[in-house]
Amino acid sequence: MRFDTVIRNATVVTASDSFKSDIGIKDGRIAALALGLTEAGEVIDATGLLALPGGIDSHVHLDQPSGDGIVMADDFDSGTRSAAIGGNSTVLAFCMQEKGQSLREALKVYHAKADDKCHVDVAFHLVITDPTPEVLGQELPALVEDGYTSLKVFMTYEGLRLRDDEILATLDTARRTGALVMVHCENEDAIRYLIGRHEEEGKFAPKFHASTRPVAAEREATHRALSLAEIVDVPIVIVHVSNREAMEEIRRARQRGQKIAGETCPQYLMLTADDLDQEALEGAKYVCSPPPRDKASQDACWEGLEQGVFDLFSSDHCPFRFDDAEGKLNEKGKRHFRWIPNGIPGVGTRLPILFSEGVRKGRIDLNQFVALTATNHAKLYGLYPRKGTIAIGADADIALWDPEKRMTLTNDLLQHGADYTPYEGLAIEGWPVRLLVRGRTIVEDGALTEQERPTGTYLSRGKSSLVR
Ligand code: DUC
Ligand code: ZN
Ligand code: ZN
Repeated sequence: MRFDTVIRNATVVTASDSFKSDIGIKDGRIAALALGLTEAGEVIDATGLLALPGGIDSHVHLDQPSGDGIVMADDFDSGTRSAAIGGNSTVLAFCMQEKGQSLREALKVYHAKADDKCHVDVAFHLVITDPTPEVLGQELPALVEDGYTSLKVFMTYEGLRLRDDEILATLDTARRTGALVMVHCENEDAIRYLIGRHEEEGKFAPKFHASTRPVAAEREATHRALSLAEIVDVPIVIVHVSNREAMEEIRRARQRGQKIAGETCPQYLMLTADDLDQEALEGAKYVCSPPPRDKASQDACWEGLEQGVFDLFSSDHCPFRFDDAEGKLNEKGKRHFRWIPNGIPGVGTRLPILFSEGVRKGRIDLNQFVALTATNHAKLYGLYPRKGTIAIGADADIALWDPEKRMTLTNDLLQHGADYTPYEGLAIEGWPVRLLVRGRTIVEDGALTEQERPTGTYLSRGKSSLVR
């Protein structure tokens, strides 16, 4: 066979194996894995490089309305550009239902935001904020059939959060239709009570974002979400877990026989609440929810990655500019932590951080890295085996990594819309030096190669491996 492209002399790594092979690519798919492939229009020499499945980041917020006068720093163009620079070939972004809005209307809006702007392939999770009988009875079942097979619910944020009875009804629809529900677990009433107490005491600085959202508020909501899922008898994903106590809830639910997926993120490995406690509102840069905790929580999250409590390592990329009236330092945010938009950029740094801090430092092996950053995302969100692995017939989404390459993270490198990265100056060992999406090289030497318009496509998805 004559291939369009052959990658030669790579060390191919999947979630289960590592082996020397050439990779033959035809019509955007992997057509052969063997040594000695030569007949090709283009030959890429990957001697000394690792060929990994392109990263799949299944927790990314782009171009989402975020409150009065606040503008998210990335749209689908800049957000997926940064994703590609950081070695990702697919992102799953959120499509947020406004109160009173139908899900079809919401999807129309987000498809219009994403169409023709994406540099990598994209799919949507639905965020359910208004679970009316019509939404749950008619719209959602039809949309699951149409390939929107996952959704998120919030237990916090007035205006977004669902009551327990609404969560139960949403879980019930998920069970009937085979959708997978992601849950943001924090106890809103406890947080509101604590914000009130902080206000009485005149505590308004960014660092108080962390003390108003304590571990107990996350643990309690995690336990409640797991209990509600147990009552309905449906699998769920506990997203952005920040600490040991929430992890223990996941472990216990699994011991009871529940099917649960767990997710953690770079901020819970690399940041602590001390990062929010800095001069001149600098701490606003690190405001996200759940907040970063302490060193012991970081160690716990590493343990969770090593031992399989977490299936997913995602960025929770939710970017706002720092020095900007439409971002972190908006007029109200400068005076009170509760108006600082929650979220940090991370779609471009997720993979290098886990590679450097996890693989190079010996905490996880390369196969775990692939599982945590690509394969499990594809399986859990209905994209496998088209995405998330290197196998014959799969899309040729391949990141070539130089495991020795030393880099220093700087904001410029990341090409996102935010004016900072929380990881400025972090020394990194290992870097994705080239990215192919469906067989086309879209990143080389830290820059997009595309001359024309972006070529990312929308992905309709099947059902989750946790549901089937
Ligand atoms: N939850 C997220 O998943 N992302 C950003 C903010 C939040 O609360
Ligand atoms: Zn969340
Ligand atoms: Zn998020």
